[in-house]
Amino acid sequence: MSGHSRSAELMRRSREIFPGGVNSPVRAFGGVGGTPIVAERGEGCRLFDVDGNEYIDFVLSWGPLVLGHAPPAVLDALDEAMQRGTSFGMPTALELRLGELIRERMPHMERLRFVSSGTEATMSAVRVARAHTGRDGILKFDGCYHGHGDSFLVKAGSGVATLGLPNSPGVPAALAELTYVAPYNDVPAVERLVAEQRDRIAAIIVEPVVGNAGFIPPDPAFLPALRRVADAAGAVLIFDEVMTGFRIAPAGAPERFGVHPDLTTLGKVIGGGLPVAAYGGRADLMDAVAPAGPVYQAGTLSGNPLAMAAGYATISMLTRDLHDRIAARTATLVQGFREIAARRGVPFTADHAGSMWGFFFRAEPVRNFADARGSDSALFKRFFHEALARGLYFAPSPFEAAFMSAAHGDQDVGLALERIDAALGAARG
Ligand code: KE4
Repeated sequence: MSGHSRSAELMRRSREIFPGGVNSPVRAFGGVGGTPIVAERGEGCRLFDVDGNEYIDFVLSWGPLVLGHAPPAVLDALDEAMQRGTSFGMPTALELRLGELIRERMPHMERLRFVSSGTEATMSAVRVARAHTGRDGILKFDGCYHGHGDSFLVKAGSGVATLGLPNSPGVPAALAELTYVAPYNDVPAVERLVAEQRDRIAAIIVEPVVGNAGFIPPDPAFLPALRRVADAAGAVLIFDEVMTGFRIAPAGAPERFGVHPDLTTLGKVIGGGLPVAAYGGRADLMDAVAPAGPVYQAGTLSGNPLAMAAGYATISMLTRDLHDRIAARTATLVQGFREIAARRGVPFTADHAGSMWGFFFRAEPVRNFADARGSDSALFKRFFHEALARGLYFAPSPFEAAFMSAAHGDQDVGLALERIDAALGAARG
């Protein structure tokens, strides 16, 4: 490590212009303390900061970089697209090509609309559900994060949880009251809430695998129960796959869990690192979206040709075989981490779904956000910094997921486990 003086200097100046010195709160190291490192460049699974320090990257821009940093196929696609212009605000063949590829891989996306962020996707999906049902309420889960749309900033995960902001000021109480919250994996609580609010719930929105309260997989009965409850209540079931899409299974949560949502939101991976997200699903719901129908949603840079080119190159490369290879290496990493923690006598639980994974310093499995909050966050902070000092970059919060990419080879996994072992030894003291 060659110090972090340049990062510190840049962050000092950034704090004079950006709130908290960042353009997204989770980047500010609020969950772990200390000064954020400033990225200089990325190459494969490696990240380099402005002081020349090198890290094996398990954040991968919070999920998008399933092929790793600066993959040649994506750079070539961008080079080619750029020569023809950067934006038109018009239909292009590039958006059609990516849309058709996504629908081919995820047939439940009968119709879809591209937007530029996951927040736009989830806001729009909820608007479609509210229009379809004529109802205003939504049911979300404690610790799940669906972007910063007003209705979602109620007991949200990710940065909201990291910074201990139970709900965000600025959200009208009248709107927040329309967001009902249940514990993740708690079917009786969902049944009680929906019975109480029955005719008021437009949508149930859920992360099919939670990545914003740390990594929390669904109990086998949970997602089927949401399908059943949504059907009985006449509510729209929305799978927020902004993070899980093209990570937990090649065709998404329906393939992994056998449960079909009415609407799905995607993001991150489908842009290959450029701003792309999407919402879609049942044609009868999506055909209500303007200009086909009256539900308005729009975006200047929706379907941006550069973003479409990067997304198409990424999804095209991500064959089922490649997905499975990344998932297998993720399993090796997680199992190795478990063995290190066991050998060192550290209370620890870890799991993965495809190329998305996570861990908690807690002996018992984590089934909901309350369990996640019961993990040893002080040890997590020490481990984060010991790992950073040894060239490992994890999310600067215990309430985030970790990721793997096609660029994390067997040697990188072996080296990462050696560094994890040393970092855990130092963090334990
Ligand atoms: P964006 O608006 O940040 O593109 O997407 C919002 C969103 C929606 N749904 C899920 C399941 C998500 O995970 C996200 C965004 N994830 C966070 C990471 N936990 C983005 C990182 C950040 O906020 O800077």
